[in-house]
Amino acid sequence: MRSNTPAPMAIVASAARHSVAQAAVNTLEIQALDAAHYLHPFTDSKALASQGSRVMVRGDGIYIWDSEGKRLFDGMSGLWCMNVGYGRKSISDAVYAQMQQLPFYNSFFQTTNVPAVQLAAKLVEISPPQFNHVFFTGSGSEGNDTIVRMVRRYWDLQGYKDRHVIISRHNAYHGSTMAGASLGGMSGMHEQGGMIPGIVHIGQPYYLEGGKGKTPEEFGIEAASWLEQKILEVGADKVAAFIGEPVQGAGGVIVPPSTYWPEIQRICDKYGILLIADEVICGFGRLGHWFGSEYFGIKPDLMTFAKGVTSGYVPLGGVLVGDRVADVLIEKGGDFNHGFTYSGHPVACAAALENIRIIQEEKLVERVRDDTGPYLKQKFEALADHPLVGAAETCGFVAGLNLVQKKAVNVHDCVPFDSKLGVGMICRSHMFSNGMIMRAVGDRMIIAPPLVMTHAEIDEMVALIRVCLGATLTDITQRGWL
Ligand code: PXG
Repeated sequence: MRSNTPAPMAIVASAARHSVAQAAVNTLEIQALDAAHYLHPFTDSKALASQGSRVMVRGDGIYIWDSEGKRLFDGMSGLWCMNVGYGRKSISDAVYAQMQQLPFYNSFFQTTNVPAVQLAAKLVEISPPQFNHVFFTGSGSEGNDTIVRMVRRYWDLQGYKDRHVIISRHNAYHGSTMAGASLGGMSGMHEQGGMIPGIVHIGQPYYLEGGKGKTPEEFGIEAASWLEQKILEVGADKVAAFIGEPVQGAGGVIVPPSTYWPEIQRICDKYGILLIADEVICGFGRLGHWFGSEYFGIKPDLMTFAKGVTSGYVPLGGVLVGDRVADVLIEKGGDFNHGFTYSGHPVACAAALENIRIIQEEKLVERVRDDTGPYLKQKFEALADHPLVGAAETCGFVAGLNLVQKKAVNVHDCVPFDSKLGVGMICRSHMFSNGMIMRAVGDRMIIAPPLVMTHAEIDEMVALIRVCLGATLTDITQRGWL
């Protein structure tokens, strides 16, 4: 099904083979144009051109279809965003109506628009009480860029001109703009284009990686203590803020021990450092609360959001600004010289309003917290009995499992595969072939399914994952890797 970049003759020939239902999309033609002109994000374009992209054409509920008519179970919600599922007509209707009414106007010159105002008020209503203001952007990356400028301005305005350092974590993901990539802890990104000054990193709270010989609770406290060490190393009077994803998403669904975030909060409070929660993935119900910070019981000063705010139907991001920061910016700040053409875009805000209305009406946050989240936990964590699975865990509607060469009772005694073998990617391709989208981060397989899943769909998904794990086991046994 995934073919080499076709010659023009092959394109003509393939058109004849397509069924009526797929006549609108000529896979080989689209693949050829894709290879010729479209540079994809985080992609080796040369390799992709020789392999051919998979062309996605339709979505409905938890499923998507490619141009060859193959149905895939979308275990990744698009890219951590399709919280209410595909095919919501009421969102397209809201977008269409807004486009006809007022497709765009800016928010720069003493002007505003109705959906942006209504959405700001709605976000304040659903977020923790310290949040009363919102700054809109077009994406999560722009949200984090905004935060860097905002927290530095916050300290400047109070006379602390040196207080500019932001502490983040290795293996964090905070976006792809210069500030986003610098805040992130991905060395492969830092190597391409460098970093902005004033950002430093500490270790991640990954129990399987660093917790050998300790309980998760002990390790959580230890991992948080790295923040205090870094503050003392940099100098407390130079540290502006700490940023973290409540659960690291792109890094591989790293769920910190329960002791970690409260201890981080205590340390930030002790040194007066701003706490930033990047809620781009964890927000809008993903962990069974409106925001992941609430799940972990912390009180951030700023929260980045994107993705689930519109369920990805239209791009939108932003920053929820807590009173501590907003009061200073508003009372002392004068002009904040920052903003985007599409800040508060009326169409995006209309999509977000309808998306949030659906989340509320269908009680998706409560369902994940009280019903489907616990059900997913029970079913997904049972995969740990599979011969390839060293550990399996969920947190709300994110989940990860580790593929290992040799299992052990204690997770830290499992023997991993040689990373060069690429077992995770092999498993991922068995998932795709069997109609399941599950990501591989190294040999950790992860999902973040749409929040609308029913018990029956969870059963279907976990059964499918088990089939694919079986196919992976057969494959690597045949390769002689076990
Ligand atoms: N913060 C977090 C926590 C994210 O997950 C961003 C910021 C940036 O958002 P934008 O809208 O600028 O992309 C993200 C985005 C992956 C993957 O491989 C994850 C993201 C983006 C691309 C790939 O899991 N998350």
